[in-house]
Amino acid sequence: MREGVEPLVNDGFAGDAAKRCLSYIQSQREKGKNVVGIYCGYAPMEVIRAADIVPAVLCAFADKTIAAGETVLPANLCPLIKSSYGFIRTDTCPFYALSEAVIAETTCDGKKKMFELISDIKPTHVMDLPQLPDQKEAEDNWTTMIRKLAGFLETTFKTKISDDRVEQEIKNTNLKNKLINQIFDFAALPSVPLTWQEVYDLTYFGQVATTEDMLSMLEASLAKLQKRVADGVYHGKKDSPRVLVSGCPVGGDATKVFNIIEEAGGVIVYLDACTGMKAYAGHFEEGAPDPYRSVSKRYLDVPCSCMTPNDRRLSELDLIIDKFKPDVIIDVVLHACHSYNIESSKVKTHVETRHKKPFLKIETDYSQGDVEQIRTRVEAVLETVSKR
Ligand code: BJ8
Repeated sequence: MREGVEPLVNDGFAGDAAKRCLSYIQSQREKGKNVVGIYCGYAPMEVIRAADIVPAVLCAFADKTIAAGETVLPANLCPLIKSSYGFIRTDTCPFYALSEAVIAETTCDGKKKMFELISDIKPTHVMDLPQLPDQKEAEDNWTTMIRKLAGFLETTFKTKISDDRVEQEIKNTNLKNKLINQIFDFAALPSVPLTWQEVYDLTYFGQVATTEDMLSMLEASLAKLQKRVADGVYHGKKDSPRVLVSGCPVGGDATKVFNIIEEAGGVIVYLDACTGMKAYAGHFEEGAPDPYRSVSKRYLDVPCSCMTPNDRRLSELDLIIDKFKPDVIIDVVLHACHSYNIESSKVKTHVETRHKKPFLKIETDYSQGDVEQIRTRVEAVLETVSKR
């Protein structure tokens, strides 16, 4: 954003989403709230919040802990897993330190096996995630797993989770998602009045903070964006190529890709990953006979590559492309993430044939060694767009 423009969330943590979350979780701990660590977009937040527990995101994006992770894990493993595990092994993750238990899901093999390695450090509850979401048993099975999670939280934290509280949290999440999507909508404007860091600040915080605690932040952000539009304030140039970034979660050292896109003249209009806007898509059915089933249905709709088939990723992309009108789609695949890597060819074909948009796959990790190579490729693809 241009110099002199006040950050969207001007709370002293602008551009440092992790620190904002840490400060929030610490303040909740001081108030006596319990904290659980989570690793995935499938973690049923409404049930965790219905137990009055604060979720802490444990996925890590730092190169500095990879070496420690590799003392036990294979080098040719996804950096997200190695970095997360490296933090735990070196006892340097403040989020893990604050977590009294860990909620995990059977998504990819690497994460699954890492959970085994950490399960003797803190109570670790692994949920068996159905990976064929379209099969009729999936909803029943995932509902059962979510009820089991409620039982685990009740026993571990000596609490009771009523159906009414789960229903209330469903409504709270719907409200949060509605407001945050109104903010995302500003990125669909021809001149984009917010930056990816500002979106990231909100999407990251939204994972840990309750709707109530975020409400004023979201309302103030909406008002600020309306003013920016009225004042003609926007990010980048009027004709900057619009970029949609899809794929694996991206944070910390992996945001090098976002920086390169911007340095090459692009403006990011959509972050289609669990660290971005993906977690806020969809809607929970309110007033359903069984609120756990409503939670189950919504999470099974999350279009992660661990699902097969994962056709929802393509149908969601259609909606996103139609609305946010990107000029180019960049798919970020973390090294050794086989499911996103393989799925990338489907996404490429879909984007190129149906939407006639250029597509670029970037395979990377958290090191800085490939920055110049990525830069060359990003500049080349953005060049084709600006010549059109
Ligand atoms: S819902 S994207 S947060 S699994 S760790 S799958 S990058 S090899 S993070 Fe994920 Fe949940 Fe899906 Fe979202 Fe690949 Fe690495 Fe596995 Fe990863």
